[in-house]
Amino acid sequence: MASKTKKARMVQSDNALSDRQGFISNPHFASMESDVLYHLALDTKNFNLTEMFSDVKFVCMGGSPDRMKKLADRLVEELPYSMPTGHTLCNIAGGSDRYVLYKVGPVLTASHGMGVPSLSIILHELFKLLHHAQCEDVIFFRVGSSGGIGVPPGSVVVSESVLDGLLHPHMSLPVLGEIKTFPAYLNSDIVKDLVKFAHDDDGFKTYRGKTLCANDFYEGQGRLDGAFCEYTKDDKMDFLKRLSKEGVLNIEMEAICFAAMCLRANVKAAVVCATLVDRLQDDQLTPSHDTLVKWILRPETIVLRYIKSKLKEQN
Ligand code: R2B
Ligand code: URA
Repeated sequence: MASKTKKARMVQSDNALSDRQGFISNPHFASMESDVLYHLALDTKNFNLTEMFSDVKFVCMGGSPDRMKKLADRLVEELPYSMPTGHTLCNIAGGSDRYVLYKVGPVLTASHGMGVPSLSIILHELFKLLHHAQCEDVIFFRVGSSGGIGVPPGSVVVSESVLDGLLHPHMSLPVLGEIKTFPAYLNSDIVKDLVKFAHDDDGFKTYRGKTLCANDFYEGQGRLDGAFCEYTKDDKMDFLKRLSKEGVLNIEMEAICFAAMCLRANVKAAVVCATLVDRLQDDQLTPSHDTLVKWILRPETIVLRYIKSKLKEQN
């Protein structure tokens, strides 16, 4: 371990940032002397990222900063990594007010905000962070919320595959004035493993299925209750039934980018979401705040069981 840290320090103090395999693929790093992770308020000049992060094995991401802080608290409670007396969790990205980042042993929790642009910024910076830190074999999870299609509200969906709003299995991104597409496959082994960690007595069902990633909460998800709407209820139902026929079990707003960028980074990834409404029945999220909070924690329960079992295997 000591020699790994020493080697890592040497790599960090090289003049140019090397283009090692994994997490990043960018020839321009070879001519950069240092790197700024602006939205995480970290950089390679003032921080020894290897010393801070080289042991990271899991990254859990969700939209809300507060939920990611609470997940970090839950990790402190449930993982066998006790905090030294007098220590407390700190938001490592506290110098920026865009995202939060917490570390509990080998697990990072990070918020990603809502929608693909917000997620893509933090994924770029997390992959650069893990690269600079010389991490290996890291698994990424998105633990989020979604609208279900034909599953009881409060269920959990583990995404087997993801589609964009045009039902394409890839992410499209305008780059230098042209649309670039990036495949968005998810690792099927992790899906199988995660589903095994659902228990009969959980009090909710865990499904595996397709996830549609929309670019919007209202019109992009076929809702009738946005500020604007130019389609009929029949149009909406036809679309949702078409999705259902194709095996889509839920709709959210980040999965296509999460899957595509993790694939580009050569990182195994899983998307696990609670469904807060059955879109075949309703558009609005009417359950009480307490009920929604209880449901939103369910994906974390499944992912935590997975992480705990992997850590047990490693020890
Ligand atoms: C699920 O919930 C958010 C919208 O309310 C969005 O981030 C998503 O994917
Ligand atoms: N998040 C979404 O993106 N859609 C829903 O219906 C619920 C949560």
